[in-house]
This record gives sequence, C-alpha cells and structure tokens, in this order.
Amino acid sequence: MMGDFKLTTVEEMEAATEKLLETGKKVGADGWQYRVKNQTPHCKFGETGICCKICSMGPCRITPKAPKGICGCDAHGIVARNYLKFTAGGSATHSDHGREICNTLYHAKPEGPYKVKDPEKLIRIAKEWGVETEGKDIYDLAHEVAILGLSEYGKVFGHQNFLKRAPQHTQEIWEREEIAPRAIDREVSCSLHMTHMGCSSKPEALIRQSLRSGLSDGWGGSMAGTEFSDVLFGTPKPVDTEANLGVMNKDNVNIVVHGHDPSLSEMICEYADDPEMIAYAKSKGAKGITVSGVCCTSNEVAMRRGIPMAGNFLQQENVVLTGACEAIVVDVQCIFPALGPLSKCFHTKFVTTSPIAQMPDSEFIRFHADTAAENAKAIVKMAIDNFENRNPDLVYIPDMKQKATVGYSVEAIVKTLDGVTNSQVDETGTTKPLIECITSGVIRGAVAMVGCNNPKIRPDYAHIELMKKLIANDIIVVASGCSAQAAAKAGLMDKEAKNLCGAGLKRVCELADIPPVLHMGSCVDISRMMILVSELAKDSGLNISQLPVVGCAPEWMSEKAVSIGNYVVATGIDTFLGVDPYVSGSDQVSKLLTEGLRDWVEAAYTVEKDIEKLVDLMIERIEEKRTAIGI
Ligand code: XCC
Repeated sequence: MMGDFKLTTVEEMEAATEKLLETGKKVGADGWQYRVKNQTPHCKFGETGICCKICSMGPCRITPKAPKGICGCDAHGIVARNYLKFTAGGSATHSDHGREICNTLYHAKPEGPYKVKDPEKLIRIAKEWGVETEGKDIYDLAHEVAILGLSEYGKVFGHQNFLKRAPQHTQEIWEREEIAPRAIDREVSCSLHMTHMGCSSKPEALIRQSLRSGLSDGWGGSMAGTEFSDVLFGTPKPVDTEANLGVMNKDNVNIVVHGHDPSLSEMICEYADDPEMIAYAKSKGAKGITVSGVCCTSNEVAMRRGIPMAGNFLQQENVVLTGACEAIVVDVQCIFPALGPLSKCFHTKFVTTSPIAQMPDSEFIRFHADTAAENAKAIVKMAIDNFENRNPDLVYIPDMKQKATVGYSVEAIVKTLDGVTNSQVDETGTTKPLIECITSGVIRGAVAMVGCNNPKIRPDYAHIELMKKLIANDIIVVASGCSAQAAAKAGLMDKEAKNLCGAGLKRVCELADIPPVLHMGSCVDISRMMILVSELAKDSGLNISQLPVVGCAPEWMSEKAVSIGNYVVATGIDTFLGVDPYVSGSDQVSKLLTEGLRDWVEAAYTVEKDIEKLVDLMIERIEEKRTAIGI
C-alpha cells in the first residue's frame, strides 16, 4: 500500500514555476529562463574548450585553418589547460570554504556564539593528527586543531593529513602516480602556474595535476569543511524535514538562507528561533518566522536542524518570485547576481554577508566570527521589519512540498544499518552490515548522486528519473548538493518511497527505517562519501575501484563539480556526467578522461547526455563490478 504517498513530478514543478514567472512579468522581473534564450546558441569555441585567453596575444581560437595558437599550442594543450584552470577554480572555492570553517573553529568559545557541539569528533580528529588530548580543555584543543587545520593549507613538507584515511592501496596509487596532494593552497597555485603562458601544454601533465588539485579539495579543503562543521554544529543524525517551495509560510516572516558556509546560516537559525524575535515578528503582524534554505547552505541546516529546503540551484529566483520572501540572506557560491535586481521588483531584502561574494543591488552586512551574534540578529530584525512592506497581491506560494528524512552522515549510516542484517548485529560500528547487503545481492550496489542543475538539462528531471530507475533496480542512492534537494523535492527522501524500490532495497529500507535515497549533505560533504567508500573497502578487503559503486553528476554546472569529479575518479570511483566539461575539442583529452585515467587510478569518466543511456550505463557498470568480484 502506498497510502497517500505520491511523488511530485517535474511537470508539476514546472507548472508552479510558470505561475511564478507570471508574477514576475507583472513586476518586470527577469528570469534565467529568458536569459538562457538570449545566450543560445552558445559559442562553439568556448563550448568545446578550444578558446585560449591566457595571454594578451590572443584570444586564440582553434579552427581547421588555424590549428595552433600564436604560441604554437594546439587544441589538446588548450583544452587540457582550460580543464585544469576550471578544476583549480573549484578546488580553491571548496578549500577556501573549509578554511573559513577552520577559522570559525578557532573562534569557538564556551560562551558562544560558536561552540564545540561534537567534542568526541574533535578528540577523534586530534588523536588522528597526533595531538595530545589528555587533560586538555576542549576549547584549547579546538584552537590547537584549528591552527593545524589552517596549516594544512600552507603545509611546508609532506602530504595532507586526511590522505591517511584512505585505504593503503589508494594511498599507494596516489604516491605512484604523483598525485598525492601537498599543501591545499599549493595545488591550486601549482595549477595556475602550470597553466600560465609558456608552461605546460602536454595533456597528460595537465590532467594529472587536475587530479591532484581535485584531491586537495576532496581529501583536504572539503574534508576540513565537513569535519570541522560537524565539530562546531554537530554531526548530522536522521531528522525529519520538508522540501520544495511550499515550505515557505505566507503568514510568517520568511527568511531564506542561500550559499554554502554554515557559520552564517546556523546563526540566522539560532536567532530566528529566539522567543524575543518571534514576539517581535508577531508585533509586526506575522504569525512567526520561517527559515528555509536554497542550495548547500540549506543542506547544512537541514541535516543538522531539520530546517526545510525551499529549493535547489535553479529554484533560487523562485523564492523571491513568491512575493513572500522578506530576506534572502547569502554567504558564498552559486548565488545568482540576478537576485539583486529581482529583489528590487519585490519588497525582498537581498543581503550579502561575505567579502568573497559581493553583488550590486544588495545590502551588505559583513559577517564575522567575532560579531556573528549581532550580525545575525540585525539580519533577522531587518527581515521582520520588512514584513509590513509585503504586497499581498503579489504573494503566491506554490502548494507543493514533500516530507524528507535527512541527516545521513557516515556515522549515522553505520549506526542505522547496524540492525539490518539479522544474522549478526555489528557492535563495532563497521560497514559490514552494508557489505553483507551488497554481497548477498539484496542491494546491487550504490550510486553517489551529486551536483547542480544546469539549464542544458531539464532541471531536476535527470536527477529524479535516474534515482527512480536506480532504486527500482535495488541500487541504493546516496545524494548531496542540489541533487539531494531534487530528490527531496520529488519525495524520494520520504520513507514511503521504499515502495518505488525493488524488493531487496525495499526490505532494507523497511528494516533500517530509511528512505532509499540518503541525504549525505552539502557538496563539501562529498568528502563523507569518500570516507564511506574507504571504510567499505577496508571492511570488505576490496579496493575502492572493485566496489559496485559509481558517482554521477547528471546536471552539473560549476567549477566545483569538476574538482569533485576529479577527486572522485582519482579515489577509484567511476564517474558519470550528463554535461560535457568543455573538452570535446580535443580527442586526446577526451580519451584520457574517459579511458586513460583507468591506467592511473583504476577509474574514469563517462560522459553521456542521453539520460536514459546514462542510467543504463551505470547499472551495467555496477553489474560488471559485481561479476568481477564474483558476487
Ligand atoms: Fe552549487 Fe552546492 Fe552545484 Fe548546487 S550542487 S549548484 S555547486 S549548490 Ni554543490
């Protein structure tokens, strides 16, 4: 019996967007849907990666008549150089986010606003890094570990600390292939050095560095971001929440948090919950305050606090178009500059808070760890004061939301799946019960669904359709970023979605009381997935590349996604993309990424724009891996 459970379809979401765009027309608002039309068709040189503008002799563009740039670089060198620059951009971005979290940890104090919420995890990391923990005050320890974390960025000698978490075999590959990242910042600098005019133009060298720069993100900056966010704000545990635009409440002051760094959103949530603030909101005619989120900052607060998710990347303009958003408060990354002018068409305050992401038509309230409490209070108050400026004639919140259970950190997954196998309950907290489910074939394998939306792909459609087919084939899905939000909006994180699974996965969902798509967090939290596969490999005695596990980013768009792709592949996991990373202009680079990498790191990319084919290729790959290990 499926009871009342019904997925929200992409068609229904599109109909809601259409209606919101109607409101937009009334007030003269722009939208990405219109801008895409103006930008299409895209420049073929850019799209295939054969435009070079790294020096001022150009720009040089490769054509049959002009097969080389002025310096003599051919299409392969140009494409590979652009690919490395793209990766370095993503790596820098994730890693700088991680640095900010280390900095927040450094500012943690017993009296707040930032406290240590998971001291056990802090102690675990400290021991792992060889720090004496005995008899030490937890805040002294936090400061010591924070400084060590920050030092990873400029480490003078050796490799990053977290690499030791990988299985021995993986570490040996990284050593052998000379892709073990050194200092986190060094890999980004080195990448930009290599792509400077007159340095590398050999695809192999540039792609090798792309892997190393990616690894410095996934096993360095992103991992620091995840781990120290857990220390500060708590390691996620399963929690119920809701997703899609219907989580906004027309009777309440609506504050939408958007971006990536939980240091800001955690404080906003804290103050929006303050009885004094709620009373103030009531004094202004509202019934209360609703905080909801967009993009990864939403994933962060959903995972830890159950804060509802208003939407993902391509839904960010929709929250303003509801006419019921008092403030959209952003920190860094994936924020449309369009939000400034759009907010001006409504009463919405567009509040930027980071020197890293400053935009026209926004109110800039500089957020700092030292003044976080007063900054957050000021923002919440500003939103409340803005409630009376709302134009009721423009308010339309689509009645569309789904229940979701989120919060599946590795710790939570291990704990939750512990009771699944009735043969033995593993008391030691290993991944063995999960391995048992996979070896017995109850679960065929796992897919890590990650990444963004991209107008090149019908938004959310690829995420949702792929996941539906995977779970129907008894493949469990772990998801993060905007992919996770697509799943939640559709209803795939409702435990009732077990009814869409094959018999094996359905049984596991019932026994463990989990949804078939597990929300593992934001995009920096793909580092959690790296830990999970490492543990699976260690506990099963297999190499990561032998596990029936693949990664997939069907609608990716950002530089960060390419950095992620590189570290996922370099960790030994085949990765499937639905959008080409601007490399089709070089058969050599394309071949290297889709085949050659396998000789280096035992995994490679598959790029397939046909979503049906993409999912079938993943299922095929998982079955091949099962056969290869004899299960
Ligand atoms: Fe951004 Fe992280 Fe992509 Fe979503 S998935 S569009 S990068 S928010 Ni990270």
